[in-house]
Amino acid sequence: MSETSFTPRVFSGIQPSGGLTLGNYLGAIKRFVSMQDEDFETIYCMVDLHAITAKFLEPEVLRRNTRELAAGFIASGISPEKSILINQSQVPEHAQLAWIFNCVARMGWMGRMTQWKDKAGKNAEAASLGLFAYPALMAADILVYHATHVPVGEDQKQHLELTRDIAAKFNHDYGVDFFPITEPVIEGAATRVMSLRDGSKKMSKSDPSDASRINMTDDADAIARKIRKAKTDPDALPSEAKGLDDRPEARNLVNIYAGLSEQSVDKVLAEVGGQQFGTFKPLLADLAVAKLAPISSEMARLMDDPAEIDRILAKGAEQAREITAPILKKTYEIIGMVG
Ligand code: AQP
Repeated sequence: MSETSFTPRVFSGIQPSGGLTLGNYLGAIKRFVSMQDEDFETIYCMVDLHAITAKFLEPEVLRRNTRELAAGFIASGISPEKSILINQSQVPEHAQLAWIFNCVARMGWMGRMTQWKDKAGKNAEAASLGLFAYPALMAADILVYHATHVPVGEDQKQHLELTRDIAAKFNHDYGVDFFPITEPVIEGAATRVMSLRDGSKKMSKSDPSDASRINMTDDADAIARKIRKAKTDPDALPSEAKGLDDRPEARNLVNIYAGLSEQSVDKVLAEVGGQQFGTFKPLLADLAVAKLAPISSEMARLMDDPAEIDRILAKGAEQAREITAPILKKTYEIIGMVG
């Protein structure tokens, strides 16, 4: 099978590990939505198997997070008519292929992953085996669909390189051209949204400080307050992007503005260059509220009917298994598994 014979297919996922952030939205979901209308089949996933790798979640919390994430996808514009929407654990071929990939990936490859090093921290002995194996499961998520393209934020670039390495090693070991070498899609002005409190740290749903992030469920007052209090420096905004060098907090707010308004950073700076943060922050807050408020109210409406969300995910799992079951079966045949 040559690479050109793969159906153009997009897969990506988000962990139901807490509320959705503006980082998830600008780095991933906005692109998920636009790719639905390009020449791809699109599959989007709540990766609940990944969400239990880092810390214990109460079952009720995981259930709520998963439904809230599904509501966030749909409210942001992902249509269950155009895309397959699934919860990872309900499509068992993800975990089955992950086991095969645990036997393809090397310990050394996994140990070099910066997410593993960041999340395990100094106490790797206490981290779960699942956290270490996270990237092999992510490779399985993608390759069990023979996905050709994966839209993600900048932080996932290394995991996608590992996905390519796993596919290439499998193909080489078994002398086949079975798994595609997937292309990452890392595009837009805000592929790495940083914490509002520290411009050197990624905005993250698990950051202990709620002030560090904008949650997709924040109301207008909370959004405005967090932006007003966002860390900045005392200088005015520059008129060109190179003036943001060594100003991580200023760069972050400008990137967020550019991502939300769908303009380039240069275009934004042509408009706002010379402004003090006292002028720029209210503009940014108004823009964020205008873009996010309709999404958060639609999320709340969808969350009032969890049975409908479950129905959409059950239908998605059925559709997904039509793709994943034959790919897993063929994988087993290639490996020599009989039955
Ligand atoms: N700050 C960010 N900027 C740009 N993109 C981001 N993404 C996450 N944070 C940012 C992108 O969102 C997608 C899903 O990420 P995830 O939730 O599965 O895992 P994560 O990257 O580990 O996100 P968090 O918020 O930091 O989750 P926790 O705190 O649970 O670990 C990915 O495409 C990611 O690039």
